[in-house]
Amino acid sequence: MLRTFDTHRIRRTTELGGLWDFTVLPNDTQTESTSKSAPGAAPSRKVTVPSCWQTYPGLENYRGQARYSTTFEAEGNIRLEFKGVSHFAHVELDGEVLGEHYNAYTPFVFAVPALGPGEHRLDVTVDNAFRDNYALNFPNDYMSYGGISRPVEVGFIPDTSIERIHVTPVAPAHEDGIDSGAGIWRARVEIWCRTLRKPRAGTRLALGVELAGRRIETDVTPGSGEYLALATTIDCPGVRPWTCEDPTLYPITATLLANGRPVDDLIDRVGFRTVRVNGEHIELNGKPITIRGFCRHEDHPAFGNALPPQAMQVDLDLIEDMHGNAVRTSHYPNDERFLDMCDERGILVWEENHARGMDEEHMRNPHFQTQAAQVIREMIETHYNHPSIVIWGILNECASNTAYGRECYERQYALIRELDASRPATSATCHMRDDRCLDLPDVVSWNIYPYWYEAKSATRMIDEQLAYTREHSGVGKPLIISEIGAGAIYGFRNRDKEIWTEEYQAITLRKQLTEAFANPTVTGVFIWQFCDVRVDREWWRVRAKRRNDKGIVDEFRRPKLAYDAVREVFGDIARR
Ligand code: ADA
Repeated sequence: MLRTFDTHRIRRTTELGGLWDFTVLPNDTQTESTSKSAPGAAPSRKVTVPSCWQTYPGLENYRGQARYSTTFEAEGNIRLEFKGVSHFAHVELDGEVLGEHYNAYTPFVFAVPALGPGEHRLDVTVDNAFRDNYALNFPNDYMSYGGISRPVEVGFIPDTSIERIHVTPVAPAHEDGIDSGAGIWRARVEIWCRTLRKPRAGTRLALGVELAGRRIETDVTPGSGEYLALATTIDCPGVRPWTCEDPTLYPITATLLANGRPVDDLIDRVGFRTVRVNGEHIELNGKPITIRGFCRHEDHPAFGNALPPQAMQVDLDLIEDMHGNAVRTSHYPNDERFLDMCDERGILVWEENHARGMDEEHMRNPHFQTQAAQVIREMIETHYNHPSIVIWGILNECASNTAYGRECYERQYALIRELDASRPATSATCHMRDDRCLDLPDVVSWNIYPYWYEAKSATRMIDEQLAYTREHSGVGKPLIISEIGAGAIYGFRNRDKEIWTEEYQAITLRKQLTEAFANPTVTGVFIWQFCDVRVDREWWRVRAKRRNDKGIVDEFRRPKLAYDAVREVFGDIARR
């Protein structure tokens, strides 16, 4: 399943899961192993998709190219959707190139007209090497896995099909001037279609939309390629708003009719809620929120970055058990099933584009601007409807301290606002004394490590950051502590509570969180980080066992002593 619910009743789809053929391509490989030995020409083997090859015996450290192949039965038009290939994909169907996609964490689609009947062969060449033309991937403090790490689906589509629905809830008493003042919730609905072949003369195409007990139907004029086919507003009297405590979701069904006969459909879900910045607060449905959050990487020793839904549920169970109410998808867009689960549970999400720790040199890579813009576009286009996403994040700890860096931030903020004006945007900064971009975000976010990287209290660091923010045009905006935390090696305990022990981490987290929440200006905190994660080999000097071990649970999700400290502080804040 690509989502946690059925997205079609009319369109037939098949997930291309199960066993695929997998072959390492021997040319041009890099390796993560210290011996520098490449695996060589390995024979083909069967692997499950989705997965990542670091979980296949012998390839735990492989960095390079490999091919995944499968076959499927089809006839007519198809729509192939890849939810995530880590990190570059070259796709061929029956030996013909369909196209290429770079970036591990966003989906991509190929629509192919008029396939002949019978079995078809799909070959995907995947590359996870670090190369100059992959601007966002370089040795980093998380693992750049390789593989088809998210699900693949083939859909059987008519000549005109529904591609995407966007729904923007409009609150009854919204002051922004975008509602009608009707005293009820309304939904602005936009539907994109795709036409592979113009319909025969005389064919009447229409779109039907059902939402919250309402149904509308409108004729549509077929365009070519992908196009906005319908933009309308639907009154939704009597709906329950989506809140953290009561995360009510309503299905929206779009049906395409040809001469009155249903030929295609798409189902998504809507949560009626608004998010906006009001002075120093972020408000959900007009009420200020307090974030008790965790930064989370998609990482697991058994699955790499290809976590199955059961493992995602376990992570969310633990987060909820610690009284957490928010997740920051550091540092890339997440598997959409995880976002579905957040929608269902009322967990707030800061979803982030893919960019961590890029200095000006990284950002001057000639591919950076286009590749970063593409991630933002794909992230917002595909995840627009998730009510759980309350903030878009960009450019974690990048060059917000230089003039050129600022230009990049400006561009990305402009793009976000063009694609989605309904949510605030932010970027997590660590440039404590020289950030030049604090006027750009809607929310100012600081990554701070008191009692860890800095021998200072959280109280002092937050005061200093607030003073800096006020002097540098971030004044009057909400403030999030987007990272705070300390490392601990699971199982390392001693009576002296030394650095790296679980005791030290637990004591530190308690102090950090208590001090941060004591400051009334702080809108919330994201702990760095939920679980211990694997990092790229090049980080071995500062990461024992090649792990970033600031997790509150270890890589197997075993709670460290800090778990109960966080649980108590978050619990107190939740009851406040
Ligand atoms: C940074 C960064 C994280 C992680 C963290 C750490 O703030 O944003 O990705 O590297 O530091 O553990 O030091």
